[in-house]
Amino acid sequence: MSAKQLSGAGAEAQEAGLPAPERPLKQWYGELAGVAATALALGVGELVAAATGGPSAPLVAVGGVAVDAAPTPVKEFAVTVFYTYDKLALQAGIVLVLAVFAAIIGVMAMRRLGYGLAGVAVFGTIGVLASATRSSATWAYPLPSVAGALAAAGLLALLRRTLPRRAVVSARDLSDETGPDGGGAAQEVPAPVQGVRLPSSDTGVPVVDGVGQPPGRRRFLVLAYGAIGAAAVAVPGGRRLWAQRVAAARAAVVLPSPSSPAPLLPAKVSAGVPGVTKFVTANADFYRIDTALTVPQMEPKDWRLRIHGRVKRPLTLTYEQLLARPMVERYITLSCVSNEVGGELVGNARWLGVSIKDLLDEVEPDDGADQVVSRSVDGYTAGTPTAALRDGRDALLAVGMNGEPLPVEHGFPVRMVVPGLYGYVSATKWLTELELSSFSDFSAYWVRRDYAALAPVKTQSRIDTPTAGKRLERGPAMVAGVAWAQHHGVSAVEVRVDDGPWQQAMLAAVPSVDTWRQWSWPWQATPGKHRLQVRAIDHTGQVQTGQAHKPLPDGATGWHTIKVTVT
Ligand SMILES: Nc1nc2c(c(=O)[nH]1)N[C@H]1C(S)=C(S)[C@@H](COP(=O)(O)O)O[C@H]1N2
Ligand SMILES: [Mo]
Repeated sequence: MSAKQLSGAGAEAQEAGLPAPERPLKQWYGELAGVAATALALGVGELVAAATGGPSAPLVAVGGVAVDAAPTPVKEFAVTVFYTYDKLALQAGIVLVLAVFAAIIGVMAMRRLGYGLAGVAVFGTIGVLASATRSSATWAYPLPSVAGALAAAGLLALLRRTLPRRAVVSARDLSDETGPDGGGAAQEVPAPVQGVRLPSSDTGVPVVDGVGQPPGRRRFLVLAYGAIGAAAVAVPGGRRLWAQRVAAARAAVVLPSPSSPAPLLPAKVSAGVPGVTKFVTANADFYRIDTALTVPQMEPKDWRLRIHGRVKRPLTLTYEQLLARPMVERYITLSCVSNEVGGELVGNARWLGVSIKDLLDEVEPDDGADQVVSRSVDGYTAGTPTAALRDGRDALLAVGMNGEPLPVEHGFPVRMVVPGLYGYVSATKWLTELELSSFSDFSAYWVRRDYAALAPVKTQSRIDTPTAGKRLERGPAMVAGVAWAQHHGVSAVEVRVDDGPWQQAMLAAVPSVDTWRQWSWPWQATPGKHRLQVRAIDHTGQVQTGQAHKPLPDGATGWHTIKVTVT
């Protein structure tokens, strides 16, 4: 590019003593303003949420709405494929989308403050609505969104005020500033103007470096980056503060001893084969599946359970009142409908809780109320057949898991656990509400997303050892794993090699029909590549089906099959 091209029409205009065409403010000022204002809103929102009550922070509330609005395949992918890391991925995605909208709002605000403020108001309203529709919403819930929106509006107005309405700054404007006589000659402008002349990429009008920047630039940048920096501290800081409060409250919980303790574990619950999943899954190893972007953090003192809907005597319980009721302790295996054949979304724990059947008997459900809709503090819903909760199985409002208060990720302070039903229709965490309803009146969260309304756990079995693809030495080897036929119990497990006959495995002991069962089978491994398969038979005589099916809509089926090489 030649020097001639570098100076352009503006320079000629300048030379001719004409005003250079006004160049609008560079767009990135607006983008930065919008991002800074939004960051500030999130930071303020997070701090106000930490001070007034956990799950109402705008990012979480709006994020929750976004998650709820996402199409099933996207969510399925996110929730099940990266089930542990999806939260981070989703939050990053939301922040990215938010940044784009924030930039648009900022650009609008720099053109006309009213437009920008309208954009902020839309965001604020989404935040208020999102938090107010959380099932545990109190008067305090909209506060973080309102405070965040006010802060954003204030910052936008301030940022806009630091900049002139049009940042550039024609040669004529500049020369006008040089003296009251308004001589207008380019040579009279102050020194910085006589810097290098650069073409402006968007308009082709030359910009005078240095003075070509809007005069309030420094203050603008300090404010904008300052707000972003403050938000970068406030968002995690606010969350940590609140989480620490909840962790302290959890540590202070003293679980009552059960009036109906769990059966003593028979010594032989273990098949005694190395490599088999432990009978009791440690809390830290228990799979986690939920739609929550950030783990809902509820203090027991704020917790309430409303039992209402189609009942004769609605009931509200505090945590203290719940703990005062008779406690039942049971080993119950929980599994996720998204568990693939051979998958790991299944675990077994010793739960402590209150009988749901007893509570339902007290509220007296109406005859047609065939569905109990459970709601979590973050708006998740599950629908459980009323009959399943009242048929005498150990359906629990659990407060304890393996001798500890529920871990926060597993539903602290209170969750449901129902033997024999997949988690998505029964195991609501961070529970706040039980509403007696009917299947014809209400479809719960995953049912609206194409999963089945009724979802008993399908009989499954898994080979834990040897692992798939393993190389073994010829001779005796132990094939072993776990099998579950929830609420019916496993009566037999069979193994076959290649297409040989099904052979009886040995079964370990179990405390009840509601847990998985370890099995083992001694194999005389012969050289070559082999295929191992397993299937379980339940106490009703039903043989686990070999028909392969994916998890949607009501649980995967098929025989777990692995290949090994024997040398
Ligand atoms: N509040 C809430 N509870 C929930 C879910 C959820 O998304 N939100 N997911 C359910 C599903 S699909 C399963 S499989 C179990 C998993 O419980 P866990 O994370 O303790 O293993 O929780 C259930 N309870
Ligand atoms: Mo699940």
